[in-house]
Amino acid sequence: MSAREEVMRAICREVPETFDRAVVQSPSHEPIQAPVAQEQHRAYVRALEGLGLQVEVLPADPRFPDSCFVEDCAVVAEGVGLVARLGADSRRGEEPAIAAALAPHARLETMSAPATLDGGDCLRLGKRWYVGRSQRTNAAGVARLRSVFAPLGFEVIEVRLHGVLHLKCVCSRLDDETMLLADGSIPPEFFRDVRILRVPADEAYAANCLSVRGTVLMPAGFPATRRVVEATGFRVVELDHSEIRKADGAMTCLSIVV
Ligand code: CIR
Repeated sequence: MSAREEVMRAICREVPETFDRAVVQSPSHEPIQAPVAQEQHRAYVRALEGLGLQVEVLPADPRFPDSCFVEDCAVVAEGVGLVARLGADSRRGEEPAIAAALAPHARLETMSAPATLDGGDCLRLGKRWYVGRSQRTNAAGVARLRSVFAPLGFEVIEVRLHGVLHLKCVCSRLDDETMLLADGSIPPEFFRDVRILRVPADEAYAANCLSVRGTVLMPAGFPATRRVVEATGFRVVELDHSEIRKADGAMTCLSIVV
């Protein structure tokens, strides 16, 4: 086992009882059931533990209905963590608890107004960060990401987004050479030197998966995407994310893997 594998950790945060008031782009007809989301979140944590990760689960903070979506609060690579300034006003204030949890594991950098950035806009493939310019991540946020990670040898590539919450709503990393990408979202040629597994448009939600050591956590109910992922040699674990999805959450957004 490599040194990196030995220390793999994930930071998660419990789903608050106020989760039914999470920010949503287009409200579902069915109301969000916080207790069901809490159970789905517990299953997610168990799945991460089952993959050998040490998971630190922070207590829920009911002041912030979206605070289980820890991915948005920081981006971490090679021992450096950039604590975000979240793009949604109602979410600002979630960051300090995540920064405190990351502090023992990473050298932390911060960003200040007017910069905004959500970690859901940041896709890392090896020494590249693809970063979505979205409703949540602005030019100053992208510039701050570049100023922190370019000195470490990272290339930071901006992706203009329209009609999608975060970059990682339509794509995610399986390994440093392989990614999932939803058909009809970003032209595949935008991503250089990477194997792209196409996700059919009618399964676009499954473009966001979390890959850990050859196993891919994916939402249940997307058989075409599952076939593509398995055919590429990854093991798949399906999780029911129905309530998480109602709040615009997906697989990566519930953890920060350090
Ligand atoms: C929000 O609108 O901010 C939350 N309701 C969903 C955030 C999902 N985060 C992510 O995919 N990284």
